Amino acid sequence: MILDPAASSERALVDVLTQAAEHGVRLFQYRDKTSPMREAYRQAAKLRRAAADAGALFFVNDRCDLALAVDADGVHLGQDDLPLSHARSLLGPAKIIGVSTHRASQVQEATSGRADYLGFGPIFPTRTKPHHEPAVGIEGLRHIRPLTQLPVFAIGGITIDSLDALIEAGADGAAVISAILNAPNVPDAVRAFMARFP
Ligand code: 3NM
Repeated sequence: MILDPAASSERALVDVLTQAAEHGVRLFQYRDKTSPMREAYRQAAKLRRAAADAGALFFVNDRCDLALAVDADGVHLGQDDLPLSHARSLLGPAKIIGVSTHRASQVQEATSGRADYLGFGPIFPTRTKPHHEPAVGIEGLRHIRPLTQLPVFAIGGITIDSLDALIEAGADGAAVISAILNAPNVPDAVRAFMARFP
């Protein structure tokens, strides 16, 4: 699950994290494209503690400095962030580094650069990420699946209704913002998602 204050309606991210972890989410990413760094640091530190208390992994999106500052479990890099090799030098061998990919060449590059996992998308058009890359569809996921042995998390417009097809096309997991953050009931939404993963 990706926690993004810009996508959240009224809910405090730390409360969402705690509820979602309690019902099965194992991995959280803090994604904040707009807050000043001091504010992002305070929020990330709070989320980091809550994730550790819940026994879940905690990653920071984009920023290696913030990931280090809060001793996150890892960082998630977009195609415009620090190159993977630089992020690895900064974070050391023990941290987990994920990379967002949108096409086959990026999947191959992140795999040969030794990312730990990949995001791939957007599978569907999504309003959560304005100006996103073209949607790749479930067929796009099926096409890149043989190119990497890394875990692949499908992302972009994912709802409970698309999960079975994504898993069948080879997704190891799903990265979700709005379908959980803005669900009428977070525990119900998380339980429905987790029920699809054995
Ligand atoms: N990255 P929702 S799509 C943050 O394709 C993000 O890399 C994407 O939000 C990518 O689950 C996306 O609300 C938005 O669609 C995901």
